[in-house]
Amino acid sequence: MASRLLRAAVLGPPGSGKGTVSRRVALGFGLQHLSSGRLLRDSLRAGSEVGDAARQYLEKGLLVPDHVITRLVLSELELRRGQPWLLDGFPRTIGQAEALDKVCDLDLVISLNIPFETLKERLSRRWLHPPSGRVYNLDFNPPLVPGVDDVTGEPLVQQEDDRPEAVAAQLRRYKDAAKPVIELYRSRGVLHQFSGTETNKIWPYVHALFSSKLAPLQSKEAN
Ligand code: G5P
Ligand code: MG
Repeated sequence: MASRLLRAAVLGPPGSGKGTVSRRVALGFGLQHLSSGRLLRDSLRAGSEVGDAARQYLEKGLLVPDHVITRLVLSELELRRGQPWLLDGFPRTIGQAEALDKVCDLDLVISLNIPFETLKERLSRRWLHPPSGRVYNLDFNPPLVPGVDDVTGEPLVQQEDDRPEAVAAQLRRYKDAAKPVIELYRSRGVLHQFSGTETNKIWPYVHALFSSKLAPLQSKEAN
């Protein structure tokens, strides 16, 4: 069971906990964690061609065009041939799902359903360390010292996208784009939806699901 080459994806709106859940799965089951947002931010910092193409969309909190993100994610997957991985935030449109289909099938797709009010509140309590992409939440994972990054001691900032009006617009865009993606994976029998207001309450169910496919590396309490 442990050697199974699992290909999984975590879908969900901005702030739904994709990153938090993906990190725990990666740590608990030894999967490579590939966050599309993280890959884009790394490309932006590196000043690569993809980073330049994505900049204007990232700055406005809009979805990056399919051909840009698809090229980036698929080239990372090519580097991880033969390894089990977990995609965080990709595919987010039906075009992306179709592009992924051409290189592999997903075995497991997690979709996180979090109430809008919870997302709004969560994101308004979120602070970011822009150079590293480290994210804090004042309730869930606060920085050790208020207002500064734990590792570098540099200042944290709040993003424009995390204002309530911006969150509402992002959520609408997410739902429109994600609906056909969710339907596709449901029709294939690989979709698992989790609803709730707290990641820590959803996590045991996600852990149990992955445990049914892979041997855990460590106990869930360790995460
Ligand atoms: P990202 O980087 O994929 P988003 O906006 O989709 O960004 P984000 O913000 O990374 O999603 P998340 O990963 O779903 O959120 O959630 P998270 O970071 O784990 O949790 C959110 C916050 O809540 C954190 O502060 C966390 O600590 C806290 N939290 C978690 N659980 C709980 C809880 O139970 N309680 C509380 N109180 N707090 C909690 O994408 C960025 C941009 O890249 C582009 C787009 O422009 C996008 O806007 N992009 C793409 N464009 C096109 N196609 C794609 N596939 C793209 N992927 C990215
Ligand atoms: Mg994330």
